[in-house]
Amino acid sequence: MRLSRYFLPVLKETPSEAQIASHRLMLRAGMIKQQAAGIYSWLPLGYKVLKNIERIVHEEQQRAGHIPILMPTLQSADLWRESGRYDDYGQEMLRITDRHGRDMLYGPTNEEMVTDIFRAHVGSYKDLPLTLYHIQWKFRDEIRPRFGVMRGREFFMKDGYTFDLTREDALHAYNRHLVSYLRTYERMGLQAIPMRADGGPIGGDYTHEFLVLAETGESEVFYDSEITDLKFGDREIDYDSVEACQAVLEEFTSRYARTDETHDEELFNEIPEERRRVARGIEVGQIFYFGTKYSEAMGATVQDSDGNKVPVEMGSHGIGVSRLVGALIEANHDDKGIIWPEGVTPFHCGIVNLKQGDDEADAACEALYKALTAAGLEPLYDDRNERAGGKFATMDLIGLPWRITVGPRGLKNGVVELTSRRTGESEELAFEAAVAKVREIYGV
Ligand code: 5CA
Repeated sequence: MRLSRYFLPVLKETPSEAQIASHRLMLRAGMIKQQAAGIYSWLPLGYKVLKNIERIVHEEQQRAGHIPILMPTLQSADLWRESGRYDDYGQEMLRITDRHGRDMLYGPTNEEMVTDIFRAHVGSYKDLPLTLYHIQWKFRDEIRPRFGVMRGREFFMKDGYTFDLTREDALHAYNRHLVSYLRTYERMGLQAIPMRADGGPIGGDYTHEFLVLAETGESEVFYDSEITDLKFGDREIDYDSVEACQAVLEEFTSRYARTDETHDEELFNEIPEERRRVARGIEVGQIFYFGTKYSEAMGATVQDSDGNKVPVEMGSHGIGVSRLVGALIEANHDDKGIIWPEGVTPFHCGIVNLKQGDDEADAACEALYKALTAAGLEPLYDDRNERAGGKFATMDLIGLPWRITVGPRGLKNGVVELTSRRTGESEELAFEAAVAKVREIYGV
């Protein structure tokens, strides 16, 4: 993309309404525009990051054997009356009446709808296990939407639903989700720690939240510092293996890590004092096992091998896709702007032309742009006729992990400059070497 033709409405001033870094930077970098309290338009740069996160979530879900579907945002109130949650959900539910006077709602989650799909089409244990998921907009009329996309009213969520014959199988599905979430967050360059939590309006007494440690997080968390040393890494996991998934769950949940909802001071005090941590975290996902809560209420049964009809065992598993954009920035920024991890960056690298209009510099930038594009990468070429300082400031603000700077002086010596946004370190490289290095970084 050439910046002169792109839509990147960066702001010079720091917006006064934004209280935390990620919200400020998303507004300043022209990623989002607020349309109403807690409701945002995603402008091109923000939309690209959102889509990158969505893509990683899809890939990792499907790697774990989960099946994508798409359910609507609007739901019939009758389904929620069956589960009893139409009344229970309270004021967070946006209720709508259509022209025929029928009660509808904008879905805050989809347990009822997916249970309805299940009961309409599945009747035998032979069709299990089954996991259906979708990535769809949700609406929760939060009393205090704040921190930009972090606590929105409309937000983008991956929600997956597991169906199994037995409690044992349902717990394997739970463990499988825990493993696949660890992998998903790490691919984005994030450490998200599973912590024992509370079921809230979804229900169930077995649930973990995934938290990214950050001072601006809304949750208070208590944990054993050893847990931050755990890495999932690039291990290959057989998601069908009950033992393998159970082993990962045990590895990642055996140390104390809880949100304030389930915190137990006595257990916490059993950790050696120097390892006790009280901190704040951003909840980027949550997994729930709730058994037959919805299937019993809604008559979603399967026939077991003896021919008995039993309510299907269920769990639901969410990832805050739009919240992750904010969480990633909270975890990756400095005073100049955002620093995207390579896994989610909106463009792979920036090209800054120090002297637009200089034949040689223009030609070198064009050639770089072509070479990187031909390799399957997406560079952002700042081809505007602006001062170098302004171009650098924009690149630093929008946070592309790598920048190639091209100027007449370097070209005389046959070199361009490759700079890491994270370390600030630069190296002078011949044109071909710079292209090769960026390709190597992204593995293309
Ligand atoms: N049905 C279950 C799991 S599929 C569910 O709704 N879980 S949840 O309530 O925990 O939401 C899943 C994730 O969505 C949360 O972990 C959080 O990351 C994100 N989320 C929840 N509320 C908001 C909000 N108001 N704004 C942005 N993200 C949110």
